[in-house]
Order: sequence, then C-alpha cells, then structure tokens
Amino acid sequence: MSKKALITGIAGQDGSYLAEYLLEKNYKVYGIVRRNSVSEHQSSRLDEISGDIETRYGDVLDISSLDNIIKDIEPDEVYNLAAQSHVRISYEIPQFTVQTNALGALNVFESVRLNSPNSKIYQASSSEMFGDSVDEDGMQRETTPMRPVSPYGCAKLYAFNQLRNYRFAYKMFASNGILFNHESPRRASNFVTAKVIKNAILIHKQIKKDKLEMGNLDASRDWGHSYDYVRAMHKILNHSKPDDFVVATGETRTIRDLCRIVFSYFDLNFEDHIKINPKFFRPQELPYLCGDCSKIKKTLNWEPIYTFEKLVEEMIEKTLQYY
Ligand code: G4F
Repeated sequence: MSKKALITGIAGQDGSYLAEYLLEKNYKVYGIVRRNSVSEHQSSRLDEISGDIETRYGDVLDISSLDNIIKDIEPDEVYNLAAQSHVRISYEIPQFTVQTNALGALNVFESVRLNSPNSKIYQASSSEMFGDSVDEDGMQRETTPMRPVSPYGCAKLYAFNQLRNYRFAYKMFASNGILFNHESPRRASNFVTAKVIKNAILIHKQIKKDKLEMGNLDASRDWGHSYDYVRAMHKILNHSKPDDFVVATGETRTIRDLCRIVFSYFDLNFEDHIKINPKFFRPQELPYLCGDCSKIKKTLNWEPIYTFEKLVEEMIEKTLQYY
C-alpha cells in the first residue's frame, strides 16, 4: 500500500518539488492550501500535478482545520513547510511571522500528537537560526550555537526546539532539516537570486532602462537547489531514528559574486547596472552562511546533484522563457 504524506505549504517552492518527488516514489500526496477569497494564482506551482495530489483547505493557524485533516488522513509523514519565508518582511510583520512560523508549527506538532501520533514529522528549520554565529573553521553545523538576528530566525528557532521537545517528551518521530538557502526557477522574485536574474534579463533585453536597486552586496550565502533539498527532507524522515541535519552545499558566495556571475551571462558588467538602495537592507543583517553537511552525507548518503553554476544557469534559462 502506498505511503501517505501530508505537506503544509504545498503550493510553495519546496512544497511543489516535494510533492512531485513523493509522487515519483508512489506516495499518496495530500497538501494543505490556504483558502483565499480569490483562487487565481494560488497554486500555479502545482498546475502540472494537480490531478495527482489531493489538496485540502486549511491553515496552520486554524487548529480545527489541522485536526480535521490530520485525523482524516492519518498520514505516514507530515512535512511542515508552511511559513512566512521572507526574512526582511519578517521585520515588517513580526507578529504574523511568529504566529505562522512558531505557533503555526506548534499547532501542527500538537495536532499530530493528538490525532495521529504515529505520523513522522519533518520541520522546515533554517540556517537563519544561526544568525551571527560561526564556528572557528568558518562553517555552521548541527552543533553550532544558534543566535538568530531576525524575527524570522527567532520564530524558526522556537519551532526547532519545540519539535525536539516533542521527540524527547512524547517519543515521536520528529526531525528537523536545517536548510541553508535553496533556490530554483520556482523561486519568487523578491528573493535575491530570482530578483537579480529577472532584472538582468530585463536589462539585457532593454525592457528595463533604469538601474537595479539592491541591498547589502557583502552578505554571503550557501545556495543549493530546492530539488536536492527536498530529496534530503525525504531521507531525513526515512532514517532509522529521528534526528536533526544540516542541509547545505559547503560553498559560500557573496551577493556581489552572484550579481557578477548573472550579469556576465549576458556579457554585462553588473557594476554599470546596479545601485544600492538602503530600503533593501535589514535592520540587522546575517552576514555569512556556509554549511557543513558532512553529517547528512555520511549518515543518509545524501549529496547535492546541482552545482551553483548549474542552478544559476537553470534559473536563467527558465526565466528567459517568460520574456
Ligand atoms: O534571498 P534572500 O532574501 O534570502 P535570506 O534572507 O538569506 O533567506 C532565505 O534563506 C533562509 C535560509 O538561510 C530561509 F530560511 C529563508 O526562508 C529564505 O529562503 O537574501 C539573501 C541575502 C541577504 O543577505 C540580503 O540582505 O541577499 C541580501 N540582499 C541584498 N540585496 C537582498 C537584496 N535580498 C533581497 N531579498 N533583495 C535584495 O534586493
């Protein structure tokens, strides 16, 4: 009999890749989508698989919807990917971010405990939880102290610790993936990779005449591909025991490097086309991320397939199809 997976946040970048991946593995895939008053564009990332998955209306902030869905499905695996996922926006709407990313996660864990305690839970934890903390060798790993520097990071750290509490207090199979930045052609254009790529294309095609306004170019990020990271999520929940794993590539690049690489694809010098606007800075910046993924490589035999260059090339090529 096929396994049943329930994904909160199924309409997002990771949710859509995960749904496709689990369908390939012969899972019955269920997803929770929020009911908006207008249905257009709510689930465009799911268009190609909409006939193969079952979506239910609900929200991680609406406990009765979670209880009804989880009681009815009794999933083998629950992936909690629902979140307000933009770090700068978390400064503008801190309470909503904390409600969704911290209390919303708690609602999912508690609903599983009460309605389907044998379901395994995956929590989408984030490298943003490390904040300004880096080990002496310049990397972050499972043992690195966590000192978040944003409302988003604080909320994710709450959910990370709360999930561990469910693991130890109730002996539930509850695991965290500590995912570093991960991108894809499905990334929304208010995140830096997709923003730079979209605007470099517009400038190259002379559709955009003014300069691209950016924030802090000195920050450094460890970028992987969402497809590789959803493979890691599945491995984490299919390990022999619940645990926490860093998922990263071990390579870091500055936003300036990213701009140089993307603009040079079009034979453009990024410095001619970018200007700094303080509007895109955060009140406190997380300056540097570089993840040590040796634990998941060794324990679960996970390796990223995509290189950074292949990721950027795929994002550029897919985005070009829209213009
Ligand atoms: O692409 P970003 O907005 O991603 P950020 O803040 O690192 O968060 C992402 O990764 C986290 C994992 O570490 C996830 F948990 C989170 O959900 C999200 O997926 O910004 C990346 C960097 C930042 O340092 C930012 O200050 O790019 C810098 N940046 C510079 N100019 C900009 C811009 N970021 C954005 N979004 N827009 C700019 O114009």
